[in-house]
Amino acid sequence: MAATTIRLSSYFCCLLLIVQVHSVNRDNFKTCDQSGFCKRHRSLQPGNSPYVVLMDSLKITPTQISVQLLNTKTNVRLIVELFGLQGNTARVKINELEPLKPRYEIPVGDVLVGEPRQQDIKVLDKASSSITLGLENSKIVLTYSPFRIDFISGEEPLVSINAQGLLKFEHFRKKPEAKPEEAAPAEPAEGEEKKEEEVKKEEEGEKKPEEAEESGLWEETFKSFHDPKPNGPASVGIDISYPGFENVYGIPEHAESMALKTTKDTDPYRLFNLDVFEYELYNPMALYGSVPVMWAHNEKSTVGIYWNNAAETWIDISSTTADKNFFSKIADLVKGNTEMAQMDTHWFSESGVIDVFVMLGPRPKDVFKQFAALTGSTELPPLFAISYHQCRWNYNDQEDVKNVDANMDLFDIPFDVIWLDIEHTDGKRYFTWDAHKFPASKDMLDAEGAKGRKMVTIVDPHLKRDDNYKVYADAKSRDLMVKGGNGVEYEGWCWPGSSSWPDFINPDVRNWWASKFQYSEYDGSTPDLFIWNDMNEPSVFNGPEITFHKDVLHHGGFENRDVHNLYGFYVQKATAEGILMRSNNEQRPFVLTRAFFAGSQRFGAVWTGDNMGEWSHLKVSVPMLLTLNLAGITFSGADVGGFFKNPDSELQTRWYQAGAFQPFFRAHAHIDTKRREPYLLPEENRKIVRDAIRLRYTYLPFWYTLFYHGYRSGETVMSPLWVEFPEDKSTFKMDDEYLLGSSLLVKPITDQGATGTTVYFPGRNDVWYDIQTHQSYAGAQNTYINAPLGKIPVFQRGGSIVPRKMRVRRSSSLMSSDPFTLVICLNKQGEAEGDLYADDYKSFAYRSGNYIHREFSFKNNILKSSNADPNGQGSTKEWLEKLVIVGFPKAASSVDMTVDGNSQSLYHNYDSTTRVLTVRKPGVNIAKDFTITIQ
Ligand code: NBV
Repeated sequence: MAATTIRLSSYFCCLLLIVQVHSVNRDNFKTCDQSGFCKRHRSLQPGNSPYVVLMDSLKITPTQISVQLLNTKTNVRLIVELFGLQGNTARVKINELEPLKPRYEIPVGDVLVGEPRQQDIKVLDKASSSITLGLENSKIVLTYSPFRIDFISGEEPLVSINAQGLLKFEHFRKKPEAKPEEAAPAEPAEGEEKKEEEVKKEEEGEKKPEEAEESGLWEETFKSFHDPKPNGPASVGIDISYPGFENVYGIPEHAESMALKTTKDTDPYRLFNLDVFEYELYNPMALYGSVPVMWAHNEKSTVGIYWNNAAETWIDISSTTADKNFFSKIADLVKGNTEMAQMDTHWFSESGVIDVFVMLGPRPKDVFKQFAALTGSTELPPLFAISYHQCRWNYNDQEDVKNVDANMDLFDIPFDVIWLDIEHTDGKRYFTWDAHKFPASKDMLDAEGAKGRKMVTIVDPHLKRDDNYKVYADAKSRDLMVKGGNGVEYEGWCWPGSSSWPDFINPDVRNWWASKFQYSEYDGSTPDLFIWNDMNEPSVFNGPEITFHKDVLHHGGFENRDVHNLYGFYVQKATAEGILMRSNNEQRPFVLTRAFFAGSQRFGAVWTGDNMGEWSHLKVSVPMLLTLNLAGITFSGADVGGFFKNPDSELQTRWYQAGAFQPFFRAHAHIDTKRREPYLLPEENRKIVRDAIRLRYTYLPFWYTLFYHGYRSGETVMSPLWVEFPEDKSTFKMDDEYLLGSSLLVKPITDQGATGTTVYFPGRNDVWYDIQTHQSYAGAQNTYINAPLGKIPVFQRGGSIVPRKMRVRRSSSLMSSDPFTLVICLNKQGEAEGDLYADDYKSFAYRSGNYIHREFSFKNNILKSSNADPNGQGSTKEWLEKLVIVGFPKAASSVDMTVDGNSQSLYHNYDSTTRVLTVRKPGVNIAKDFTITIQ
């Protein structure tokens, strides 16, 4: 890998620091071996559980059962609560019965959108060894000894909790007094009995400090960083298996394939939000965000779990075979001798409680709905946000912005948003402008606004410790910053030099932050300005693993250790609330974030951080975005072109082609890269890139409808093929092609020099049409597709109707009244269906019925448009300009449209080589009911 030079400008007092980097500096980040709790959990052996169920404690209510567990080694009791939830979901919570102080639980309403709605669970059977409960179509079996919980649907076991007995719950205990003369017993390995008096002494806090330190219980050191761990060991972990499954997915963010790998020969997958400079591909290292959700999928079922814990978490994965003996006992199942595959996973977090939601599907779209019922769906973005974004670190000044804007117009390349990175500020003081470079930001914003365009500025969460910086001074005077372990305002290094961080865990701090986006507070901002939150893991240049010290103190006395993975989530949440508030809750906000957690989809978009301008990074963007989609974060994208390095024009071209068919479409580049706005490409590439961006604009009505569906249902926008073809085993590991909704199949070219690719067309009865040539391809086979540089392999599914707008203008808002074209691709029966959602594309008026949702069906050569949703009462100027009917067998003799009882003939023509019938100028307002009959 060629060396890359990065300049950390203005970092360390204007010193130009040149760093030669080849790839990630692994030394900066902990391995499992360097993390005490990871080592402790990983070394547990199956079948050695010290926990027994205390039968007398069993309590049953209509929606919940609870029972106590005793740790026979420590005599500490846990309480297990099992809840039935609406939507074929269950929840298993395990906490200490009597913790010394409350353990951190994420406040309801933040990640979970509300208190999950409970559902009756019926006791089906109460035996001496187990209790069987019924929840909707599923059964839950709680076995007492050894303690485990199994979830079964029909005759299929789906999920087992603690089947291996890896439950480990480190109870809060008193910090031992330093009594060096007294010997204290070391923590025995699991399975090894502790003597009663040892347990007693330990309960009383008597432990030899040196030995405790050795096992990483009471303090830990990583490089030069000392973690005093004032609360001692507090980690929690348990195993979760998926009998009958060979593939598991999810747990972003890792630069990894979509189907997760076993971790036998690597570290576990790590979830700990970190700023990983020049991240490596295909390994389990943590990245910027964490969504602890995992799906298992096979031909029959899709199930999954959400691990509701914000602390550092590791997940081991292995594949094995299911314990048929056990399952045949509890559910009369597993017939014959064939082995049943099983995926075993082992989850452990540094603190908090065990809070597992089990989502029982049974189909892919059911689990997405179940997860959305818990953590929310992606908010409907404003249209500009799903259009093309032009970004760079940095557009230098107003003149530069003006030139980029003018050149994009000159070369006929549409864009909606131009972005300003950290250099636009007055010395990295966010919410300010560099007065020399941006003396008249409002004029600049207005000039963009006049073309229907927007701007985004970066607002990072670190505040320069400068008493003359009003945001910092205000936060300081109100005492809003996170504190170090010593209780004093935490100080660390970031872009502005010495910095402090508002405590976003505190709701009052979030309200304060939100108020900073008021026009009166954020000087030079206008309604056309939106926000980008970077460095919100948070990134702390001189902190351990480039982030906060673990003992940093937050609201409620909790440590960063407890809440770490939520910090960035709350930064984006507070920012989105600020943008919402400044418009009196009328306009939809747009906020891009780098760090995220489960539920971040409610506050805006996510991007995959600092990738590289290399082919391998273009390739990995597809599985990374698929995984984000599976985790609910559907509005996501990767820096087009790659952030670091100088991609050649072929790579840039292929990246634009891929990005044009990914949900968040933004080009971005590092400050030290060569300028690479699309119009700077050589002519051939420039034309191709322009066409790709314009193609995106023609599909905006389709994207918008797709996001509307996602908002309503929690479904993925960019989906693995198995979401639509759940029984097709050949798709289970496929992560180089994907679907947009159920209608478009995309196989981006991600190899240098490639002039074609083999596309798998799913669906035994399906037919797919090339969106450019209209050539058809039969389903359930691999076909080689020529794809010279100008070609994007994208195919529309026979049987679908896709709305487009073919009059591309400079920005999406200039197209908002333009007419639609319906592309009707016929299936083998000569039928198709689809829909279109439209509203004002920017406000919340749709929530009071101001939208239209049309349903189209093509059958017996009649296209019918009807209202898909009686709640949609909106009107629009948009009208229907054209029908393109693909796969139509013959020329038509007449085409007639009927609206409001009146008929009129329409102009049409047929291309017999491509089998496309085009119907021109129906001219009907798209909100109207109509039929178009072809004879
Ligand atoms: O703000 C500068 C960059 C930004 O362009 C990038 O997109 C972020 O991911 N930022 C990281 C900080 C510096 C990275 C080397």
